[in-house]
Amino acid sequence: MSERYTLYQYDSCPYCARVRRFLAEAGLDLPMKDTLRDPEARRELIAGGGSPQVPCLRIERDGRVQWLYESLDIIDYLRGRAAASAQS
Ligand SMILES: N[C@@H](CCC(=O)N[C@@H](CS)C(=O)NCC(=O)O)C(=O)O
Repeated sequence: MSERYTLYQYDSCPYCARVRRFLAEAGLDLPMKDTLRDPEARRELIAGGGSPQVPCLRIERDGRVQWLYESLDIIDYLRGRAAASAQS
């Protein structure tokens, strides 16, 4: 995948666990930031994405940054990107 990702999340969040479970099953290893333990990560999330809600996937492509909220949307997005990169 020609994009860089960071997953903002925390351990006790069930929606974050859903995304982490998908990542493990798909064999995807993404950098993660814990917004409960790391106040700077929480500030980044609010400043960039506009909300402290987790999980949120930060997507960086060609110098542009997108913040994707909602666990099921994150999973759908990553599944689509993984499939696309497997075909190329
Ligand atoms: N529908 C969302 C729900 C996400 C959600 O409710 N996350 C909670 C943590 S479990 C949250 O971020 N609450 C606000 C906060 O912690 O500041 C999803 O599926 O991602």
